Amino acid sequence: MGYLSFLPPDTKAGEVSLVEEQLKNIFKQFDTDHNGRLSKDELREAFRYLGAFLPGYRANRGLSYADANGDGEVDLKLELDDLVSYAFKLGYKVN
Ligand SMILES: [Ca+2]
Ligand SMILES: [Ca+2]
Repeated sequence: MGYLSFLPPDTKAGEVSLVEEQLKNIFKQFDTDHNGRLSKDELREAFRYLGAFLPGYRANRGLSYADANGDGEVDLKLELDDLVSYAFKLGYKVN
């Protein structure tokens, strides 16, 4: 079982990148103070929006997964791709 197992077996690569693109746009919208980084609070709201059962927990996990430079926030230029792949692996997608 790969990490794409939540998707129908006939999902095309193009649809995967569409989901990733949508997730990226969602996360960007939750940079509510527009400083180019997602704080833990902003991340929590994003995961809440995505329907996370425990958004605070997901924010912590997503942060530790994606925060490569260790400043406690997800940089939208440098670290967003890792955050998206974290969310994507968990099966979050935009309806
Ligand atoms: Ca921010
Ligand atoms: Ca960071």
